[in-house]
Amino acid sequence: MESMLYPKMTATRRVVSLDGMWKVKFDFEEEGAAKGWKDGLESDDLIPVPASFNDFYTDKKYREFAGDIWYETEVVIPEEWKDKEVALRFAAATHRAVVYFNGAEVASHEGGFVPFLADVTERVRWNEKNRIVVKVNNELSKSSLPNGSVIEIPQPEGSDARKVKMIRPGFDFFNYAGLQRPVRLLALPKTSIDDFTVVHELDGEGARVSYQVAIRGSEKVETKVLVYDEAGKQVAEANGAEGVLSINPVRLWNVRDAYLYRFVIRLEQDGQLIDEYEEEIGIRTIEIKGIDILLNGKPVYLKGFGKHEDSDIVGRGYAPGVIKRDFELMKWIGANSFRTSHYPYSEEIYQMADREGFLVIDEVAAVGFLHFSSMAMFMGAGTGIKPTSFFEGPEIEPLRKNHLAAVRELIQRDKNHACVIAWSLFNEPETFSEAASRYFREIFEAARELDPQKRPRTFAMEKSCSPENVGCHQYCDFLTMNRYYGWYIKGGYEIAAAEVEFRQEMDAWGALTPQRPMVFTEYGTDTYPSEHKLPSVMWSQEYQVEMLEMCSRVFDSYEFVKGEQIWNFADFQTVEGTGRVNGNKKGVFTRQRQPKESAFFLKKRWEEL
Ligand code: GCB
Repeated sequence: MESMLYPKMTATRRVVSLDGMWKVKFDFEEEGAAKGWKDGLESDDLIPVPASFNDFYTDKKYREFAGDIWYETEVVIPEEWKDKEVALRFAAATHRAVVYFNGAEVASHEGGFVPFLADVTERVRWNEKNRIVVKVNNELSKSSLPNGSVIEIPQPEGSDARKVKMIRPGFDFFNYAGLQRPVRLLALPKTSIDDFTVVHELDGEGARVSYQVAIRGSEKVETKVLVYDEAGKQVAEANGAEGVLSINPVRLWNVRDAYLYRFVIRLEQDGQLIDEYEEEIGIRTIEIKGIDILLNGKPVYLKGFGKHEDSDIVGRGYAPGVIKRDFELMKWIGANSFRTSHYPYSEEIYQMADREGFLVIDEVAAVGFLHFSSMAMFMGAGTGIKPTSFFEGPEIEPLRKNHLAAVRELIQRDKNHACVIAWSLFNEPETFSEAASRYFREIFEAARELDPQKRPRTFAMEKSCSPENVGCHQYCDFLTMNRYYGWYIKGGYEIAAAEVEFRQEMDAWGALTPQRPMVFTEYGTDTYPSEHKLPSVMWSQEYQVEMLEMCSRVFDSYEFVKGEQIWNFADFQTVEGTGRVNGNKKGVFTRQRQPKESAFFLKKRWEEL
């Protein structure tokens, strides 16, 4: 069972939430497998699901834990489901998991940001308690997405800790992990809708929607697709597992002016309903033409943020209140877009973006694919300091496999969302080696082939990817740039020099042919919310505004610039270190989602743009 459809109750489907307090046990001694923890955990420790496990405890050994975290819960499954397929659905388990059901291994999954199913149909004990144990692992390696490593820290003599592992992320956000998204129990018909795909085409006042329904199971069924508008009026109907729906006139989905049709898919046998599923779908087209990004044939300019799923206490855990607050702030400030830096976000965020008309650059967790010989990761990125080659060595083959799987799963999950207008296939990778170029070609081709809507593809480029370095950026349908002029490059009093250098680089990009649209996916300054200073200094709120003024001037001077997504929406947690004051402070909002001075600058600019 591999369906990625979002779990929904319908006439034929049952969904039960397994969220709540689960038993948990951290495998400090690496003994869980040998001691049979899959059959049940001896532990009094309870932990909420969904949430990152890291920020609940008062002892660092939990927050920084590297290894296997075992979770357990129980569920009674009713006999009335006997003729159904029964599955567990994990919206994500970070970064990998093995699932045991009544002691038997029923699923495993690599990659911490997309859903997977565990089919338990054959193992259910009806009307009794069934035990679910999940072994989650949060370690990073050179073949994992995201990329990083695990080191062992030597302990002083006499210490009782035998072996202490520590995670070294190859990226600038905290390696939050665990069962971070909802877990559900599903009961589906034996013959069911496994997948559903739509592709839109404008046709005068109307639209043609080509659709495909994938069916699982052996029974012969007839497929029906019905489309309803927001008032509940039926506007189209088609029969067959694939076909074309004509909606005329159509109300298109537009930026900050969303309209969603309800697509109902029915499988029937002699007039009897076998399965039913529905999805809200926005009808729109997206393409790149010359230096323009065209939504429904009209140019759009992206205004918004690189974000993180990150908040107090629950870390990267699904937090619907935070999602709501973030959308309200993005609307208030006049944004129209964001990038899911640096991993696929919770499904509910895309549903909200569909509903609110936000444009999303959807990023796979390919981050940390760049190494610097001497400096800390975040001091190297963005400075133009030459990184060392990355795409060589024995770990690249498993990395390539994981990356291709992650792209396939991301596209399968998100392909019908109107809000998703592009795929970002890497963040700040190494781009100068020949090995990089080969690797890129394959990933870019896979994305093109897998996406039924053929959305534009890109990757967020670090400073060492320059106009002269044509190893990789030629694969992009549009360019996305991460640039820290005025921060890592010539910050403070030197900001005028930063502007000069910035313009030189822009002139060089402008001279490339053919020209493509360019979107800034990162620019920013760390800003401590308590610091004010006149005249400004770096880290003060005044300086963040000055940097924004400088960057805005540059963006406005080049007509191929088609968007600005500042880094970051809000302050977020990172590892500890001399370059970070309890996290990255480049937020326009604090981690508690209150505005810094720069928020008012951006609101004015974006409302007028
Ligand atoms: C970058 C990275 C981002 C960091 C940011 C920074 O280039 O893409 O993950 O957080 O710089 O603030 O240094």
